[in-house]
Amino acid sequence: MFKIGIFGGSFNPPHNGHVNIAVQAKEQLELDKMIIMPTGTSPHKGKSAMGFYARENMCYLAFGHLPGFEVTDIEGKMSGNNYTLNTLRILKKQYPKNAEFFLLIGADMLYYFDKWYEYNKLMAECNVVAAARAAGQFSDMTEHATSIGKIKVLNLKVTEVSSSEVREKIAKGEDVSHLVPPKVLDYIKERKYYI
Ligand code: DND
Repeated sequence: MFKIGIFGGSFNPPHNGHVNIAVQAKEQLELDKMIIMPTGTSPHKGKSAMGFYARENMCYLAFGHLPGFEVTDIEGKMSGNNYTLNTLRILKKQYPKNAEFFLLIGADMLYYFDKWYEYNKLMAECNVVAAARAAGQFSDMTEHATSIGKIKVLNLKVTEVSSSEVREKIAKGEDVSHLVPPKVLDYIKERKYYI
């Protein structure tokens, strides 16, 4: 059976935390493909100050070279809020009926998951899998996941970094080369983003 991961985000910018959980999840779940899905208009953040095209390009630079990874512009082309359930349903039509889908989310999204649009349907129509963002979150996340429903918490190596931390450090002129893939950092520097 074809197993497909979906990893959505603002990716403003994509960082090593995103890359590390996506790579580990693909391996642990034995996915044939991992789809990286930058948001057009995020349901919880609205339109990003950084345009879709720049975030999509940074996703290519962060993930494009990884085997089995693909970046989709599907949400960049959609109008209105990009509810994940709606996008999942469109993506599913592009694959064989028996393909199995896995939606990857981080801890903050797990704790917010019951506010997502039709989250019960989302859990019914794909496998939702969650990854910790900080050390020591695993058992509380597992408890929370059980209270929501059918969500599996993956036991992955944690990388403590966030996009806002990266943006703030760049604005302060601090080094972020340990937090962001080198090609993404070059792209950011060339365009003087986040300063
Ligand atoms: P963010 O803008 O929070 O992502 O968006 C997450 C995704 O959830 C997007 O695809 C949204 O469209 C979708 N969403 C959100 C709310 C409601 C609905 C859908 C709905 O349908 O109603 P970021 O760029 O900030 O991060 C991307 C992902 O990576 C997130 O899941 C985040 O938790 C995770 N993450 C990490 N995971 C592990 N270690 C780290 C991480 N940093 C971010 N260091």
